[in-house]
Amino acid sequence: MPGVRAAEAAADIAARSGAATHDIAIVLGSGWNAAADELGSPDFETPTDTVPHFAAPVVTGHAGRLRSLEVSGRRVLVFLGRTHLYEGRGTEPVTHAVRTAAACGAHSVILTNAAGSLRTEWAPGTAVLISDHLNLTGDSPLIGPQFVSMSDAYSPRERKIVRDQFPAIPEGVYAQVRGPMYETPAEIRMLRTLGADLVGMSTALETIAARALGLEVLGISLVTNLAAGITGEALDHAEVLAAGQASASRLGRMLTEIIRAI
Ligand code: 8IG
Repeated sequence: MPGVRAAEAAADIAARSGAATHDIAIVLGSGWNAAADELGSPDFETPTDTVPHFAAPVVTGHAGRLRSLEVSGRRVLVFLGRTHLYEGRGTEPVTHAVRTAAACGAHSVILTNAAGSLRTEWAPGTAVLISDHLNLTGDSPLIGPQFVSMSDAYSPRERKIVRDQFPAIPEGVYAQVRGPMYETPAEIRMLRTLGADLVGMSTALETIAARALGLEVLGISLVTNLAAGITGEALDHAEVLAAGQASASRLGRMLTEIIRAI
């Protein structure tokens, strides 16, 4: 059960959008906002913080808007921007969007993010399918004895569909850290040893909440930088947004194709 707060948000979205249910939800992280317009023009759009229990995002590049539109014959709920654990409000606001998506009737959520790459062959601008994650936040959105299976957290069925459509897309393991600071070079060596291919500050906690509600999850990272210590250059949030802008129309077309197929 998504819970009372998610039910209140879903009722508000249904009433104001006129769409009684939604089929698929997409969370667009930093760098992915520009891709939203490629999905088409929304039938309904509102600042996310006008929907019950959503907090205004604090990060630059996160527009904090919610859209409802039809893409490839599916009714899609699009969250432009998300709440992060490093904002210090705990996991509840971090996972409110996926719980709201479930309450709106979605069977699937596409979680996108910008990430640092631990693989030199994945240059900025590369889209990577998330095959699995490492939740290194030390936290969980689940409270009580909810022993949810996290085998196949990232839908094998949907990943196969994406690979069939985009055979060149690489797959990798995404490590979620709390942030907001980037890693030290030593931490990146640690993450590589742990089996991470990508590092970022979102997604894993949302995936956990989504799986607990029975949603299928597809995760896609946009590589915007090589992780600390790989190039020797300092990391910069502006390059994240620039990489997204440069890739926007390509990513938007890709999402449209994926929504058609899943
Ligand atoms: I974009 O290199 C992006 N987000 N932790 N490390 C972490 N988060 C990120 C990074 C990165 N790049």
